[in-house]
Amino acid sequence: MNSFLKISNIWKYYSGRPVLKDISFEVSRGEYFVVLGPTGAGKTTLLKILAGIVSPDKGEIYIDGKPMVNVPPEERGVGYFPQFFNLFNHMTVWDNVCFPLLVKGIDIVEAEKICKEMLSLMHLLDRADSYPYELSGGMRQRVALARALATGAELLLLDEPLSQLDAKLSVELREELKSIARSLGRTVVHVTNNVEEAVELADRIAVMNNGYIIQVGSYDELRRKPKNLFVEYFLSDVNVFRAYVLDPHDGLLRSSSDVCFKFRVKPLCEDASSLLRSGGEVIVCVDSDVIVLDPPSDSGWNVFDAIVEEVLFHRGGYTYILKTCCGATKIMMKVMDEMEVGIGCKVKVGFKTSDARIYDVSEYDSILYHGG
Ligand code: DCP
Ligand code: MG
Repeated sequence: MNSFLKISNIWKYYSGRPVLKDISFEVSRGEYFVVLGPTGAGKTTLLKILAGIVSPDKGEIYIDGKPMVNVPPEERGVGYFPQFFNLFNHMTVWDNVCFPLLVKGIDIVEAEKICKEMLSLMHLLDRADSYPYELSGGMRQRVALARALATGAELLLLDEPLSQLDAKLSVELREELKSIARSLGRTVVHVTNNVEEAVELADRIAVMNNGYIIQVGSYDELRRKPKNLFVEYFLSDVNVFRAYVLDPHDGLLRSSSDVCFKFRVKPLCEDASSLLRSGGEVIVCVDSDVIVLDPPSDSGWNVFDAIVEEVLFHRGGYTYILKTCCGATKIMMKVMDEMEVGIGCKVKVGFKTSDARIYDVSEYDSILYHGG
């Protein structure tokens, strides 16, 4: 890999507690790299270490092949957008973007040219004379973004840059941010807890939890081969069933919390098969978009009667929350088009035995506790 940013074996402790644990990854030149994780995962700490604001306790950072750990922030050649950014309140939008360029020694003609370009990209030119307190939260966020882009730094470190925008603007800016980064030839490390944002922006995603980078890959790779239950659970709307093994040969399981909810699984690999031990407990994941209405009644399928409890509309389709008639297990079914069954209707639904993925029960804790 032609890596532009390389970080190896970074550790960081706060009050004796590790918050970054042996973090290593590489980002290639021009890549849009997204670090995705729940609150408290350590994302901001990681970005501050890359920006040079916080020192790691162990580990190395290289930008364009040069070691960075002892280099001060202003000499690292990075544009940093902090999660809790500050604007200069006594300066106009224009000066907020232009002033740091002048401080860096860029001549005024060039600085004004860059400033105009960045404010235009962020749709802020008509507010150039406004003061920060005259702007909405979303506009202030865009000023801070324009300022980070204006630095001209090849490496951009963006900590939740779209979090204060309303949903529509956030979606619009996502697309623009990626094309701006691409057209300006920037390498980006973008931190977020928003899966949709990560999927739309990222060339590759690093999934982070509890101080660890758990897996790095394209969204497709992460979805096809999630390294553990956490990655699977965090990235997609998945049904998670905790279940006892009744018959390992037949793959017959019974829900741990609902004695009436029994189903079969057909493990697709040796590792998954070996988790099926008689009397043992496992975690089973079934994607919400592989649950189907009126499934065939053959041995390759699990079939249940259920009642529609809730119908949720979202970008890209509908999610039906179903409650099995035999017990009280909830099943989430995601479909593209609205179905002709409303709340309270009885339906037959099911999933293929081979669509169930099996995890060790010890992984359950990782999806209950998100660090915080
Ligand atoms: N932490 C700490 N002392 C600090 C900063 C952080 O003890 N000065 C702890 C709080 C968290 C962990 O470190 O347990 C990671 O904090 P981060 O702010 O790095 O976490 P995120 O950025 O991932 O969280 P969020 O999504 O809420 O911004
Ligand atoms: Mg943070």
